[in-house]
Amino acid sequence: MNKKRLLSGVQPTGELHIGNWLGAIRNWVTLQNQYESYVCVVDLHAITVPHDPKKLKENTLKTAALYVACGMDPNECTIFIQSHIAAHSELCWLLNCVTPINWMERMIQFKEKAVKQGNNVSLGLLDYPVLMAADILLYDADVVPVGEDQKQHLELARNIAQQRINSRFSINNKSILKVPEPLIMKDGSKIMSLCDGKSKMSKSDPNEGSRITLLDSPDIIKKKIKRAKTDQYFGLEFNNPERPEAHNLLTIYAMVTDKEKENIKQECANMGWGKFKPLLTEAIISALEPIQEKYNLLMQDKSELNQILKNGTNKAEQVSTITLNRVKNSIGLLNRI
Ligand code: AQP
Repeated sequence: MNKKRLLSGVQPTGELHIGNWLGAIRNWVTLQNQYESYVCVVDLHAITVPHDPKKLKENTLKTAALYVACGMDPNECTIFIQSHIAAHSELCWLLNCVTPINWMERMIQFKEKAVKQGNNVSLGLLDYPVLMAADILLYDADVVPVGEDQKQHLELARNIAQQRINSRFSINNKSILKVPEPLIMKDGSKIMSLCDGKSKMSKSDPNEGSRITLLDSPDIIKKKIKRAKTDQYFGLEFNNPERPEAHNLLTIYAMVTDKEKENIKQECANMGWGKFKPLLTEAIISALEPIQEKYNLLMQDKSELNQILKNGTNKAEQVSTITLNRVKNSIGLLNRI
C-alpha cells in the first residue's frame, strides 16, 4: 500500500534552536518511516521579512544540513530548498488570483508580524499563507504536522484547494488538488524563551540569550542556562501559571532526556534552581552532541549534502510539475507546445 504523504519545512531566518528541533524536526524524524515525507528549507518565506542576503544563503545550507544531522534520512525522505523548485512561486501566483484578500487579512500571524515591521510591511508577508498553501498542495500532501500557530494557515490551504480550485474548476467531480489534513502532534510542546516563559523561543528574537541553538557550544549552553530566567520558589513544578519558566525548563529537560513528565515531576519536586540548572545544561549538551558531530561532518566536505539536495530537487521537481500542470490546465492556461 502506498504511504500517505507529508510535507513540512522551516524558514532559514536564523540559526535553528531547540524549539524548532523539539517542536518540529524531531517529530518529522519519527514520522519519516510512516509517511512519504517531503521536507524543505522554506527560503522564499524567509524573504517576507527584512533579511541579510549573505546570512540567508548560509542559514539555508545550515538548515538543510541540520535536517540530516537531526536524523532525516535522505533514503527515506525528500530534502530540498524551496526556491530551487520554481513551481512554488508559480502555483502561489495561480492561487493568489483565486484567493480573496479578506481571507488574508484575517491571518493572525500576519497581524502579529506586521506590527513588528511598522510601515515596512511587504506584500509578500501578507501573501505568506498562500505561498505556504502552494508548498503543501504541490506535493498532494495528505498531512501537514502543525502546531497551534500554523492551524489557521493550514485551514486556509484547505479552503483554497476545496472552495477556490476544486469546486470551481473540477470536471466530473474529479479533484484537482488534494485537501490536506492537519497532523496534530501528541507532544506538540511549545518551547518558550529562556528570558520570558510566556513568549515563544524564536530564531529572530534579537536577544540571543533567549534561545539555545542546535550549534551552540557546551560553554555557550552553560552560560545561557545560567542566565535563564527563574523565580523565587523552591522545588520545580509543571503547569503552575505563576511559574511559566519552571514549566518551560522542565519541559525542555523532559524532552531532551526522553523521560516521562511524571518521573521528572518527582525527580525535581524538591530541587532548587541551583541544582536543576547544571542537570539541564548537561542534558542539553549531551542531546545536541550527536547532532553537532554529524553536522560538522556534513559541512567539512559538502559533497554528501550537495548530492542529497540534488536528489531531493529532482524528486520534488518531478512531483510538483505534475500538480502544477494539472492546475494550469484546469484553470484554462493553454498547454505549452
Ligand atoms: N518555540 C518553539 N517551540 C516549538 N516549536 C517551534 N517551532 C518554532 N518555534 C518553536 C516550530 O518550528 C517549525 C518551523 O518554524 P518556522 O521557521 O517556519 O517559523 P516559526 O514558527 O516562526 O519559527 P521561529 O523559530 O519562531 O522563527 P522566526 O523567529 O523567524 O519567526 C514550525 O513547525 C514551528 O511550529
